[in-house]
Amino acid sequence: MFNLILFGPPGSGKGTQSEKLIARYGLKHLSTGDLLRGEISQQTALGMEAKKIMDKGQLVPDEVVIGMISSALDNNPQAKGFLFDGFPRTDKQAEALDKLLDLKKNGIAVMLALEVSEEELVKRLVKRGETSGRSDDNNEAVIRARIAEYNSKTAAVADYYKRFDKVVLVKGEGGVENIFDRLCNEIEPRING
Ligand code: B4P
Repeated sequence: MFNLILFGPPGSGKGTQSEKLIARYGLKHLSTGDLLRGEISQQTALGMEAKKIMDKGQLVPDEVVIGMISSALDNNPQAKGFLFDGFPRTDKQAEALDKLLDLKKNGIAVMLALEVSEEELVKRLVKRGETSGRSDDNNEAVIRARIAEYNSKTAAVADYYKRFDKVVLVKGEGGVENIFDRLCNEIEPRING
């Protein structure tokens, strides 16, 4: 099994690149943002609570997202590997993920961390907000709050994986295809080796 974390700030291209990577490598895509938006569109109690938090640009409680990932892992016993997109976002989530994978005698092969400047992130998310209908994208103050939340709580998750020598930094600016090639160049030797 090959498990990959695609890491980076909001707007760094995680969702965009994940779509291309799962198509090439046949991994199961687990995006906590997509799972939460699914709960919101079905108007579940969990979704309604999560929406209030997401609309402020804050992180949803660890127990909620850990529970969603745990169920998703159990529901996909045949997967040849998982691509984690937007998870883990805190040290507590990283520790929980390690334990869940450990139970399945598995682990994370690599964390690919996309690096993008803050001004480029804001530009991309404001642009997406014009068409996406996502309420967390249509206000620059909320976008900046999401980036601040990333800097204060999420960026340190890379340090957690650096301890195990699993982090590779990847330049996340430029054309989508060029960035995809950079990611594939890191994956190929690891997935085949
Ligand atoms: P997510 O759904 O994870 O969304 P995101 O980080 O904001 O965006 P992403 O990084 O996937 O977008 P992309 O760059 O692909 O999170 C949303 C919210 O859910 C969080 O704020 C939080 O509240 C909650 N949440 C999710 N997971 C959680 C967790 N584990 N714990 C707690 N809370 C959690 O795309 C951005 C735009 O850039 C797109 O329009 C795209 O077209 C464009 N783009 C991509 N690549 C480009 C390029 N190379 N050049 C130009 N534009 C590009």
